[in-house]
Amino acid sequence: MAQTIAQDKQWSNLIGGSHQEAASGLTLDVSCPSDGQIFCTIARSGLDDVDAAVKAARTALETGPWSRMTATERGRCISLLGQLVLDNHSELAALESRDTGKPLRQAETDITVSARYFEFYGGAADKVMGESIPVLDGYTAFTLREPHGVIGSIIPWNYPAQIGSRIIGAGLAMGNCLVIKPAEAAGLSVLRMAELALEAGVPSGVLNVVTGLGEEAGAALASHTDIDFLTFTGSPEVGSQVQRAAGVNHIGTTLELGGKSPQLLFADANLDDALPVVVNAIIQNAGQTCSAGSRLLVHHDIWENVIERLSARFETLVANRHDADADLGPLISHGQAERLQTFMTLAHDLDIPVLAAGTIAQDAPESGYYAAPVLFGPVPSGCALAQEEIFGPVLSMIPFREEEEAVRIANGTPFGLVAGVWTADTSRSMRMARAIRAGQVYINGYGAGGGVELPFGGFKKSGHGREKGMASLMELSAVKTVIMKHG
Ligand code: TXE
Repeated sequence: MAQTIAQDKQWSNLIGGSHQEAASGLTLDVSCPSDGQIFCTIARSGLDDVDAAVKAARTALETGPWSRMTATERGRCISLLGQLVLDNHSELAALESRDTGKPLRQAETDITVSARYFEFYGGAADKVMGESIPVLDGYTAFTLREPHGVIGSIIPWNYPAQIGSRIIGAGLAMGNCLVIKPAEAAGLSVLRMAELALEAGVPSGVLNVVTGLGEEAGAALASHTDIDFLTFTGSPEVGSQVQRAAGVNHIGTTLELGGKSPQLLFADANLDDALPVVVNAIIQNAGQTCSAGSRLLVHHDIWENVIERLSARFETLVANRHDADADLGPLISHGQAERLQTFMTLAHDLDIPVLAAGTIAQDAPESGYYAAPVLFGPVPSGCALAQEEIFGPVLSMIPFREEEEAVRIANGTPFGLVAGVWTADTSRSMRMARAIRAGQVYINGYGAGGGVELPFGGFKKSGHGREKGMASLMELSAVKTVIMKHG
């Protein structure tokens, strides 16, 4: 029976189609970031639980019916899951909002995007094709796309519904069986979507969700000898650890490790279009977004004008509870709030000017993890504020004069996830798109409304592999070549 949506209850793992407590009986408290109050518990899984989930996935893979279903039939299940997500939209959004602390409006968008992933991958399942390859006379050769098998997936707390559904959608479309480990801080929507997948006809054991701490359940999954592939989204430090663990077993990985994404404002940019997008790109989810536009490179000629206009907007921004009508919600945890504070202290120590700041609503509970948005500038491009992922509503303005200088600054961090270029000059925008080392480059825009269809992933320390779009189907499958000699 389904666990009723949301609210104060004990959530358990979903393994082999049934709800299971951790073998140890242990649980973890889950609190709402708006007030720090515990509202439910999840299973604190360990090695045994992860092992049971991997076994369930392996059994489902080997015994069917999933592996015997046609791609069209699999696609129908995934599309139906999308419909069920829409049918339960308001409850899922309320759950996501309470679990992550993001404003309800943003959570509603996230759930809409989740449903869109299932719609996209449901439709794509039977449109993945191989190729025929000219080879020696008397031979015919062609390729097939096969599932990896059992995929382990470790996902973070910032967008559990979106990240969960894109991996579930693409992984299932290619015929894999999955074991997902959501983040301990927020992952209830993933559990709920796994229940909906059963309703949609995804057979038991094909999609398993095991909750728990990263160093326990996460590490057990990454080092499990019977998974065939691992996807990870999270910090670069843990990304290295899980890649090493998977490497011991010669298992392939995709890693999405965040960014320090630049937006470049040239002197001919349309500021009326650009500035609202620039602000949204740093306050969305309180800046806890891998693709947050956290560096704003501004041409010298418009520097003062941009400061004036952005400052006016920053000063109106208000952080408040997830269920209030706020510009941004709280950070996810006390730990993330402390992390943000170290960057604020650093900025203070380096005398980096605060150009403007928003506020925290007076009635926001003191026990929540709120951060007011801050606009800094000019920020030296080499300092930690401009180099490291802060994961908070902090925008660093950096001036430039020449195009080459802008490219040098844009590329001058260890990351390369997303970039935005704002200019009226088409030739320049194309030069920038080619010169910037990032997995996605937006021209006169940023974020593109979810971008379910668009390949997404990093250069450099932002990771490797691509999610979203058809590219994800390639990552989550393997090429098999068939060669027949027929004379
Ligand atoms: O990440 P972790 P944290 C970045 C962001 C943030 C920082 C720290 O800069 O401030 O990372 O966040 C699981 N073996 N991003 O500490 O720890 C964990 O349970 C296996 C960017 O929350 O990397 C969770 O499910 N798994 C990012 C997931 O890894 C382990 C989103 C991510 O947690 C593990 C999140 C271990 N030893 C943070 N330790 C993005 N790219 O969007 C933890 N985990």
